Amino acid sequence: MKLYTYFRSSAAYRARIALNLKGLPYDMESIHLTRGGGRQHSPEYRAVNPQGRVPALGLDDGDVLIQSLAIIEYLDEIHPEPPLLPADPVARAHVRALAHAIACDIHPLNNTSPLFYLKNQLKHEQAEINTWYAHWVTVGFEAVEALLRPGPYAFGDRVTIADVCLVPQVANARRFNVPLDKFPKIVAVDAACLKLAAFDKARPENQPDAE
Ligand SMILES: N[C@@H](CCC(=O)N[C@@H](CS)C(=O)NCC(=O)O)C(=O)O
Repeated sequence: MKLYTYFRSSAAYRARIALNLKGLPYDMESIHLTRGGGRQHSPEYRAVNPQGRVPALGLDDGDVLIQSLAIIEYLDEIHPEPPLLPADPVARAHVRALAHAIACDIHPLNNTSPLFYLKNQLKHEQAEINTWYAHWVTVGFEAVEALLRPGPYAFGDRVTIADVCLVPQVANARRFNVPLDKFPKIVAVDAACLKLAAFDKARPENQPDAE
């Protein structure tokens, strides 16, 4: 398999964690999201992923999967151990809700292209953009903090897709200096996950394309 990735991409970080948790080998191709206007917009990469986003996962038969949560659930289906979703349907729905609260509600507001649009098209100052960023992370994390179950992980004693989404979002928040003091449970889950080799290996700073 080949993962189209970028070290700073939190969506690609999710896919890297899941591949590592499953113990699956994969090649990586770095798609630089900012240099030269962003390689994700090149015709070559649009042929891989017409959305022009990372991650994308090239399968051995030539098919390409996109959208980190679809990729992760695919991996969970073909390599069920260790499971990334609980067996119980209600618990599964709760875990998915936590993952979606991050991947669908927090992350899109703080993604590269909306931030560039605020700056380049709408002409906002960087300080205003940072305020926007911190606002949506903080509001989102208030809900996530309330939704977390007793740990050490987001939903108990097993790692799930909720953790796979939470850790990269925390890394993003730290990168933009969003205060996390109000979120002791989030910080504790992040610390517990990062003790695991699968998470540590997937960190942005541990990627071959890290700058
Ligand atoms: N919902 C998508 C989000 C993918 C996404 O937006 N990735 C970002 C990096 S974290 C990206 O490629 N951004 C490029 C851009 O906005 O131009 C997923 O979960 O895979």
